Amino acid sequence: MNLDKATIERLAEHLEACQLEARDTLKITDEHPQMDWDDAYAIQAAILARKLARGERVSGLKCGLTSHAKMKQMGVDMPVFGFLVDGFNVADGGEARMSELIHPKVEPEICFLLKRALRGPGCHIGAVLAATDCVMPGIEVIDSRYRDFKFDLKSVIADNTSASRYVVGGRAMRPDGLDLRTLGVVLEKNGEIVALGAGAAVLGHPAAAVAMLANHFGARDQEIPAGTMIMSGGLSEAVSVAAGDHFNLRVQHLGSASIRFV
Ligand code: 0L1
Ligand code: MG
Repeated sequence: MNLDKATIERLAEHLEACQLEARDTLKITDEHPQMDWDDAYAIQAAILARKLARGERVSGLKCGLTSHAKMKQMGVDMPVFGFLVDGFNVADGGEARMSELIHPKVEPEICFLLKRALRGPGCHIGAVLAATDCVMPGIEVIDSRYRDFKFDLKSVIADNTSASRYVVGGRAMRPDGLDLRTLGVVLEKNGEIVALGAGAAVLGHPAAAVAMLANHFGARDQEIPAGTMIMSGGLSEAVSVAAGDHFNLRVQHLGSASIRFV
């Protein structure tokens, strides 16, 4: 690590304040070009610690930048991982307030709920499916704290991978008998189709993203606990949002989830 504890705490406080006050900032590597990957995840962990200290609870984990469409859109080449807290959750069919967000975008995702803990290294798609209780449609609302979404990967990781709101909905189904690679996904904005895809858009199989997350935890000598909900990453490019927009995500066999921005 290249940053000292005080700098990590200060950057966490700054990025979290931007999130809570819905204001943007320049990417933090501009001022701290020596920041390394461990520093980036340490800043993210310090943001989580701040939220836990205020009584928030972890409600899930997320994989980001897991599709080629997303990587191309953002000009990056590897996935990132972040956390979700209960304050980010929007009920299926519920509303997110634009006044609490900077420049939100929406991503169609497939969510996994684990019935058993997952531990890397060596975690693979089969282990993920065996440990999965059910899968569900999810809409992630990303809201990078960086001005105009201009960032590099380390700055994004520190900013908890742009996590801000999420919806999990539809029909929870056991993964047995479902081929998650060929599940069709349709995202509608105000009744018009804005993104189309299939599960394979995420790293060839959405469970591959969850396996990468378990291996990421394993490298830090941690496991993903049983009961964890994991968003496996956007199946398409992220779609911009304006006040009044309504998004509906349909996933084959899994029903739909929706959110309105007010
Ligand atoms: O969930 C995601 O794929 C977003 C990762 C962070 C990059 C971004 O803000 O687009
Ligand atoms: Mg996402």
